[in-house]
Amino acid sequence: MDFRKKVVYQAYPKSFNDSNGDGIGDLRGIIEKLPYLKELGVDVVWFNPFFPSPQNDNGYDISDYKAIDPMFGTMADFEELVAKMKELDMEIMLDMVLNHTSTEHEWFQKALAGDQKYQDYYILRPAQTDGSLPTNWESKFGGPAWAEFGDTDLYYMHLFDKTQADLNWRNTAVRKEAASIVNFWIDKGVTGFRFDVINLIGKDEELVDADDGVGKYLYTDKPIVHEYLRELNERTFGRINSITVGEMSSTSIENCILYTRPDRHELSMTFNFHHLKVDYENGEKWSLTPYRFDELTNLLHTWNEEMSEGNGWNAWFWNNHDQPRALTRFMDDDKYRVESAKLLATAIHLNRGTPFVYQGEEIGMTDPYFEELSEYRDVESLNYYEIMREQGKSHEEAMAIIKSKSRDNSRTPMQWSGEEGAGFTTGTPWLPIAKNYVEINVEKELAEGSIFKYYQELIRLRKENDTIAFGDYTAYARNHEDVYAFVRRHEDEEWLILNNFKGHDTTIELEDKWLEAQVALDNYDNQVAISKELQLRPFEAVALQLKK
Ligand code: TEU
Ligand code: CA
Repeated sequence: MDFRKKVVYQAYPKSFNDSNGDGIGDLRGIIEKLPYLKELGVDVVWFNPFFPSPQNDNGYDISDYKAIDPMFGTMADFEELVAKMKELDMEIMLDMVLNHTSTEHEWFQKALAGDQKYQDYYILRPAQTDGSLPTNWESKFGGPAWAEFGDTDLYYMHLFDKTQADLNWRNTAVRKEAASIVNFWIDKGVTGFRFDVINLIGKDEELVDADDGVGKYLYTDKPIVHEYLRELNERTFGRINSITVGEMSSTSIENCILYTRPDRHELSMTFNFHHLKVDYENGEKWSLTPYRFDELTNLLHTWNEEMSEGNGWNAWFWNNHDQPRALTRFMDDDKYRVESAKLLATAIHLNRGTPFVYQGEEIGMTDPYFEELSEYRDVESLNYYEIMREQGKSHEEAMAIIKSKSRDNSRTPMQWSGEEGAGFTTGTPWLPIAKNYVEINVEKELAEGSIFKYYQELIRLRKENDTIAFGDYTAYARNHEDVYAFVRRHEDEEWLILNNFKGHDTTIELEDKWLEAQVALDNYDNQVAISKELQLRPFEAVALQLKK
């Protein structure tokens, strides 16, 4: 099947399903739920890392790339998972965190012990002559991007937590290790790979202070990344029928066309995050401000039009394990929860690119609305609570921002049923379950809900309709103040997808030809009266199909 027909589901193993009552999701818990994922209709399942890790960054600090962390299960469990997924004609996508390792990885430990070979695996530099750190770069988790390298006079780079040491990809031995890791999992039947912050691996040999005191522009999307990706493609996943996605932090359309254009033999698709920064104040995540709809639609239009023209391929998503839940963030997760959930799904599943469904999205799960700092676990959130307090924000101000932006918002346990533990665990969950699990859970949704069914319909449409899967993209009513609308064209067919992102009625003018169209999908009651001035109800999504 052409990968553009496929839909990917993201399962966060730690919060997906706990089979042994220790409050932590695990591989056997995932195996139990494969029939549920098959029923949804997804083709690929991306699992966040379950490799051995001290869990300082929930598994993105890896201490052994070729094993399973005992808290998630055994290699035998993993092999059973792969076999069971194959039986169900589903592919597994693993998370390759190759920009950095845990400081507990044996490579880093050997480097600390003085082994030069492994010291060259990392980015070590002396302080500057004035005694300042090697560069003035900032870690994405707050504070400087350098930490003391043992009791040497050197420092090691960490763009993320200080327990995550950046690897030196200029070193051919590191690139060989990366290829060996990917091939290890290919040999176990894995055909999908998500590459964590892979556009950050191209650091220069000569590292200098950043004019802006942050440094992103000095290490992001460096041209050499394309060479590294082509080399990795040739050595590993390019040898098989694979599906790959690069997580591209602070990237550009031009680079994402180069990362994904088929003739480049780099990756199948890329994640970018610009559309998920429209509620950042002046680019600052840790702020509170309403999201800017005009900026959102302009980004969605621009990225889709230019990637379509450049023959690149986007991965489209509203949610993942690093983002608050879009249903709460951008929509009305109370009065119009059902319509809003369906609207968000329509806007990406009928779009050009591969849709990702993040666990819980398909049943309309919301943020947990935690009230206490003690309920949070995320290292980034806890670091920034301290930073905001040091900046002079009150506890209440800092908590309001954490509640809005914390990555824990999407990491709460999957809500399977309304019983104690939400059907996720019989023990104490590692992160509190959202209190609304009694009202919002899989059991209730399958029995009487309509969101899951709507997702099934969207996923089916992509498989059955070539315009949705392969069609081009054109913005429609680009500057409408309520509606995000676009046209998909392929051979003799056109679709117009209309999404009223607002909680009030609105109208949109239809070109005459759409008066002859069929209503292919509607997230209300399917009683849509097509007219020149089409009325759209709060959070209403309508898809019109026109065969020439
Ligand atoms: O995320 C990359 C990243 O930059 C995110 O941390 C995101 O930009 C940030 O949280 C938003 O403020 C990847 C993983 O998805 C994330 O879970 C890891 O923490 C990070 O890399 C380090 O591996
Ligand atoms: Ca468990």
